[in-house]
Amino acid sequence: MMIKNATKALLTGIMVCVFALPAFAHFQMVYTSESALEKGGDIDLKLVFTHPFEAGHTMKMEQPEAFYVVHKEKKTNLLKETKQITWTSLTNSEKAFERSYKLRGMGDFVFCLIPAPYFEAQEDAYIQQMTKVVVNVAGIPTDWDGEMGLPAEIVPLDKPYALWTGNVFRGIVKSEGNPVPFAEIEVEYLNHEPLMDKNSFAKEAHVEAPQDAFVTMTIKADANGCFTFGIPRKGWWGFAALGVGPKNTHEGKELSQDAVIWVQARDMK
Ligand SMILES: [Cu+2]
Repeated sequence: MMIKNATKALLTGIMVCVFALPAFAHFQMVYTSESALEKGGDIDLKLVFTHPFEAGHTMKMEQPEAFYVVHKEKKTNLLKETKQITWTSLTNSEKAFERSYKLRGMGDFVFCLIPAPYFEAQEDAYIQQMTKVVVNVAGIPTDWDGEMGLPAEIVPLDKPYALWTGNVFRGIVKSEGNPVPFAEIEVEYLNHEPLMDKNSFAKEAHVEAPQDAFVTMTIKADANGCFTFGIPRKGWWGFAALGVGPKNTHEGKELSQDAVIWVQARDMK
């Protein structure tokens, strides 16, 4: 990775931010168990910054910069009642957040999180993952394909809550509303069930990766910033477009503003 990036920098003659990538990718989660509901009511959301395939090291979250939901183009701030929790991964426990929210009416509810930049000492750089998850009530589409005004954002081309196993999920990677050609996107499967009442991951994994390239899969967007991913298994899948946001420094260090979206697939049965 380092060699590839260095070569690229030489070839283009442009100084790019070169990060030494950790073994497995960080993923900001905004997790709820069910994305396609028959009717409204209370749902629980957990905000956890972790490594979802391995349920490995969970990173400390600071007070988020913004957390809101968009429903029928109306934005509601969720920060005020967002509470701090401790989330336990398979290897550690760290600060995370939770919120319950009452879904009123039918349609899409797009939850958007702008976390505080996280300092990754191994990379001597900050990471900030703008994260979206869409919950739908009663199958009425309202907001799922809209732009939510995040500086770095994945805009879905397929409903993130209406995917069968084997469907593709497509999205456009955007930076301040503009497509990002050839963006690099990391894809991970949520391989350990989040235990909502225990604020931890289940020990059992759903699947085993034959090799590291299957833990964090890396794909690329095309010239128009669009990507396609075939979903091989039911459950939650996270997509993180790396370093696509407009800001690249924070407190004198490098900053990677990433765009994250989570989608949920279901088996046909
Ligand atoms: Cu990490």
